[in-house]
Amino acid sequence: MLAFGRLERSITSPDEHRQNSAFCDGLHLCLFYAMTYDLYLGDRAYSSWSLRGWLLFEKFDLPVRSHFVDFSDPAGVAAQMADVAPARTVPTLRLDDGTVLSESLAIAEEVASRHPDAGLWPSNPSARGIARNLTSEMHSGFGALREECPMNIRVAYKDVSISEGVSEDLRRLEDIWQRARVACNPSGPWLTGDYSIADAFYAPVAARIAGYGLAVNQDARAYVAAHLADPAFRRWRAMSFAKGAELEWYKRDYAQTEWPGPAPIPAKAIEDGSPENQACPYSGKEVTHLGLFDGRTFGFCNAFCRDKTVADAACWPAFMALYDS
Ligand SMILES: N[C@@H](CCC(=O)N[C@@H](CS)C(=O)NCC(=O)O)C(=O)O
Repeated sequence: MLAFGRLERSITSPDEHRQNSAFCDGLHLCLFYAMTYDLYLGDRAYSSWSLRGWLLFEKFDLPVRSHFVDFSDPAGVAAQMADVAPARTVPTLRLDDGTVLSESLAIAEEVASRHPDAGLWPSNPSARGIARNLTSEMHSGFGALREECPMNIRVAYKDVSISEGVSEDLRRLEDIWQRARVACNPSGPWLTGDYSIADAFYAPVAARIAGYGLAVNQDARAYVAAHLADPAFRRWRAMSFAKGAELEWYKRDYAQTEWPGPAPIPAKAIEDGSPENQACPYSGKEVTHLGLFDGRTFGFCNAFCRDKTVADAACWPAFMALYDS
C-alpha cells in the first residue's frame, strides 16, 4: 500500500461529471441514486487504483455515485472512509445492500457478475481467460514500476533513469501484451478484443509509461497511445487539473516535457467576455464561469465544469456538441 506524506479528510460530494450530466434533474436524479453504487475514489492526479475503479463504471456506462477522498488531508484515507469500514483504501465500492468491496479485482469481478450484458469481460471464453489472467497479474505484480514511477497524471518527465526491476517489468508488459494480442487477434487497439477490465487495469500503467517517458517496443507504444487517446481516460486526466492539491510525495526532479497524448484545443479560463452559450453544456444551468477556446468564449455553471473543459475540451461530448454546432 502506498504511504502519503500528507493525508486526507472526509468524503466530498458526488462526482461532478455525473452531477453535471443529464442524470441530475429532479425525478431522474432520485431514480438514479436509488439504484446506484457508491464508489469511493482518491485524488485523480495520483490514485492509479482509483482510475481503474472509475474506468469500470465510466467505460461500461454503469450508474455510480462517486465520493472523493482528499489525499492532502492530514487525517488520512482510512479516517475519511469510516462509513465504509473496514475499507481503508480507494477505490472502495459500496453495493446497494451495504456490502463493502475494497479490492479493485473484487470490485471488477462483482460488477461484471452483476452486469453480464455490459461486456466488462470478453464474451469469447479464451479471450476472457486471458483478460482475467492479465488483470490478476496487474493486480498483484509490477511492483518495481509502481514503486519507482508513481502515477502523476498531470505531468510528463524526460531523461528518467530506471532500475533493473523497472526494466524487467517493462519487458514483461511487452511480452504479455503482445501474447494477448496474438492470441485474441483484436481488430482494435485493446488487448483481448473490445475494451475490457484488463484494459482498465492497464490504463494507469500506460499513464506511467507515458508520464515517465519509459522506453517500450512499438506495439506497447501503440497500446499506451490508445489509452492516452481514450476519451474516458482523457476525462479523468482533465478533471485532475480542475480539482486536487499538488502533493510533494509524488514530485520528481526529472526535467518535464509535453504530455505525449493528443494535444488539447488551446484554451484558458477568463474573467470577462460574452459567451456563445447561455446555459452550461453539462447542467443546463445559468452560465457563471467563462473559458476561451481557440478564440471563442463559452460559459459554464461552475469552476470545475469550466476547468475540466479548459484542460481538454475535445473529450467532453456535451461541450463539443455545443462547440461544433
Ligand atoms: N489492493 C487495493 C489497493 C488500493 C490502494 O492501495 N489504493 C491507494 C491509492 S492508489 C490507497 O488508497 N492508499 C491509501 C493509503 O495508503 O493510506 C486495490 O486493489 O484497490
